[in-house]
Amino acid sequence: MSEKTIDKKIDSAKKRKINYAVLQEQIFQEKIDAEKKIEPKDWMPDGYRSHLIRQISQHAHSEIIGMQPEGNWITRAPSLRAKMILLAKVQDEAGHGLYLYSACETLGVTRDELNKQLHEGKAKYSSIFNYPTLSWADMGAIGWLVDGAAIVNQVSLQKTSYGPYSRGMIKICKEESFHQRQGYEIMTEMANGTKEQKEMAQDALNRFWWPSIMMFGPHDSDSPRTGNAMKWKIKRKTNDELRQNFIDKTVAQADLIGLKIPDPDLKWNEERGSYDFGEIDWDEFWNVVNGNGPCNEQRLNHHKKAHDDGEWVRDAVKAYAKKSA
Ligand code: FAQ
Repeated sequence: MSEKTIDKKIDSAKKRKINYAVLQEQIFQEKIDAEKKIEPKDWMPDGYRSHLIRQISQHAHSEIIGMQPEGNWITRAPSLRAKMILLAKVQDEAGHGLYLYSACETLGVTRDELNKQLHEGKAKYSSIFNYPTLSWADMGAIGWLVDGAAIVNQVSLQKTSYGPYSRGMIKICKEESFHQRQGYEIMTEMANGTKEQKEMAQDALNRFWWPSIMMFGPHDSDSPRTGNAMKWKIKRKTNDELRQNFIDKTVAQADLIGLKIPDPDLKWNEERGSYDFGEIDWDEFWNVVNGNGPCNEQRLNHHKKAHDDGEWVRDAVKAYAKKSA
C-alpha cells in the first residue's frame, strides 16, 4: 500500500470519525492480506510483535541448543571427510541462530533479554533437541529427519509476513538443504553397509521418527497460536499440514534405502493422496516440552555454562569498542 493510499484512508477515516487505532489495525491487516511485508519501523499491533518475538526467539534458541546433540559427535566422526562436514553443519546452525536473534532484535528486544528468558525456562526451544545422540547413525537421522522437518517448516516460513524473518528463512533454507542431504547420505551408506551398520541406521530411525514428527507441534485443534499466526500470515501452513507434507516426502526416501518407518499404522490413502499414520504420543511430547525430556536439564545447563564462560569475551569486546571510540 503506497503512502498516498494510506494518507487518503486516514483523511477519509477522520471525516467518518473512525477511531485512529482501529484504522491502523485495518491498514495493517490489508497490507498483510495483500502479501506486503511488514518491516521493523512499520506500525504493527502489540500482539503481532509479541507473537513474533516468541516464535523467532524460540526458533533461534532451537538452532543454538540444536548444536549440542551433533557437537557431541564431532570428535568421534568416522573419517576426516565426515568430521569436516559435521563441523561445517554445526557452524551453520550457529549462523542460523545469529540471523534469527538479529531478526528478533529488530522487534525491540535485546539478546540479553532473550537469553534470560531461555535460562529462566520462560522461552522454549524445539522438543527434538532433548533426545540423546547415541551412535554415529544418529548424525544421519538428525540431518535426514530433523533438518528435513525443519526445511518443510522453513520453506513455508520464507513467505512469512515479517520481512526480516522471511529474508532470514531464504538463506537458512539453502543451507538446510545441504544438511538434509548430508544426513541422508550417512543413512544411505549405513543402510547399504554391514549388517551391524544397517541395524544402527534402523535403530536411529526408530528413535528419531516420532520425535521428528512431533517437531511440528500439537494438532491444529490443540494449537492455541495457530489462529492469529494464520490471520497475520506469520505461519503460512498449519502444524498438521506441514507434518503431513513431511511424512509424505520421507516415506519414499526410507523405502529407497531399505529402512522401515516404525509406524504399523502407516498406510497410503488413495483417496486423500497422502499417508495415514499412527497416533502421536502427546503425553511424551508435552512432557518433553515442559522440561522433563531425557536431556532438557543437560542442554540448558550446558548453554548456561557456555554463556557464563563467555562473559570475558563479551567484556573484552565492550572494552575494545570503548577504547576504539
Ligand atoms: N517443541 O500453538 P502451538 C531446526 C509449543 S529448527 C517445543 O502450535 P506455534 C534446525 C509452542 O511454542 C526447529 N515447543 O505454537 C536444526 C507453544 O508454546 P508457547 C525449530 C513446542 O508457535 C536442525 C505451544 O507448544 N523450528 O530444527 C513445539 O503456533 C538440526 C503450543 O503450540 C522452529 O522453531 C515443539 N516441537 O507452533 C538445528 C520453526 N511445538 O510459545 C540444529 C518456527 C509446539 O505458547 C540441528 N516455529 N510447541 O509457550 C514454528 O513454526 C512454530 O512455532 C511451531 C509451533 C510449529 C514450532
